[in-house]
Amino acid sequence: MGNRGVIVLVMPRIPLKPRAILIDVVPPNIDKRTQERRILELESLAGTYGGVNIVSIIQKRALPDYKTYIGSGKLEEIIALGREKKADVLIINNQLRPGQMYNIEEAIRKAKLPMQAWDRIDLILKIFSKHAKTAEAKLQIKLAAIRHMGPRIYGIGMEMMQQAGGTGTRGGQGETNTELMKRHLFEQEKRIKRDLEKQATSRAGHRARRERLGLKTVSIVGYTNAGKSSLLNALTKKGAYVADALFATLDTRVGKLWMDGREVLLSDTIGFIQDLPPELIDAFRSTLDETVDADLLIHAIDVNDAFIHEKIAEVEKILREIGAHRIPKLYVFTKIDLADRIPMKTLLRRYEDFTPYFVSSHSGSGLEALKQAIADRIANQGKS
Ligand SMILES: Nc1nc2c(ncn2[C@@H]2O[C@H](COP(=O)(O)OP(=O)(O)OP(=O)(O)O)[C@@H](O)[C@H]2O)c(=O)[nH]1
Ligand SMILES: [Mg+2]
Repeated sequence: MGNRGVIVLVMPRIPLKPRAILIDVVPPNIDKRTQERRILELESLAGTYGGVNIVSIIQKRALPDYKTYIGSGKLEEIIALGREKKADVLIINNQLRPGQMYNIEEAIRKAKLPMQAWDRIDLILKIFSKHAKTAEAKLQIKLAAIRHMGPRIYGIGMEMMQQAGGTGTRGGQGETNTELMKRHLFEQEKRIKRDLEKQATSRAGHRARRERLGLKTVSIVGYTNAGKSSLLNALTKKGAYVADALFATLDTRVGKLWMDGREVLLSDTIGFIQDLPPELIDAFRSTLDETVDADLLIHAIDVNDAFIHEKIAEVEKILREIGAHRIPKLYVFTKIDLADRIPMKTLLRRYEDFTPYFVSSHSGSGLEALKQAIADRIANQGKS
């Protein structure tokens, strides 16, 4: 069907390194630390996408504006700013309703500004689709994108209907277009789901085989950029992709670890993030299956992170949401080679339930002790 071109038609092209205006709409009573953390994270998300951040705006609002979320005055301001600074994209760090996105895009279009508007989910989806490598990850992203973008595309269909009506072409044509588009997206969604089911079946087969062989699995989880892939590589000599970026890893990588003469499978996972939109967790639930089924979790934490406790809490929250909170867990503080001073005592005390380890994947320090701890944990599980 030829209507796939519609999206391209209405969206200005986005350069490889788009100049971005960032805006975070927060409640007026927000504390300074959270406010700072949110905008920093938005900036690094945009940076991961490849964006050049030209302005970051924090807007305090008790309630989002019904029509445009950010409010019409702010939108006008941003349009003027976008023109002045030659911005390619406006990124809003919140989750907007399709109608709100549509109204913002309309205002930009009417101002004849070649600027796109993305909400937080758009941005995360764009990062995901830039980085996806396996067929499964690509399908997952496509599915999430259809679900997220779909309603906005219907909106564009409505717009076409009005235009078609206005120029005196066949009446009702636009409505048919909208219906066609809806059906097209629905069919596409069905096809993707079918393909994904096939992949899930083959993964379930692998899992069943591992169980038959009595293989134990350990899954590395943690906030994005915590050093999970580096830890997998350092422990297993496997070449997982490492980058100083958010969401460098989207696909589960599995490496083998030999301990006490037995083989243990270690898997890497997608990084967690605050306010990870629920539909994205849903989309990636299958890649997190390994985590949900693991015999042991390693929660990797960057010891140098200024927001260390918040991020630990965020990861724990997501583990609960995916049903992985009852799995035994070790806390592994990473990147100790970068630390001037490690608050070892505080961390040991605060997280004593999770027997903290301190390692550097770069220098190798602490890795042997961690391997031993993993081996001990797994051996003990076998006995119970
Ligand atoms: N100095 C130092 N840097 C590290 C260490 N471990 C990881 N890094 C760096 O931290 C950054 C993130 O590392 P990754 O291993 O990609 O982190 P990740 O948790 O897999 O990140 P995502 O997949 O994006 O969620 C990279 O620039 C790594 O080189 C370490 O022990 N020491
Ligand atoms: Mg990674």
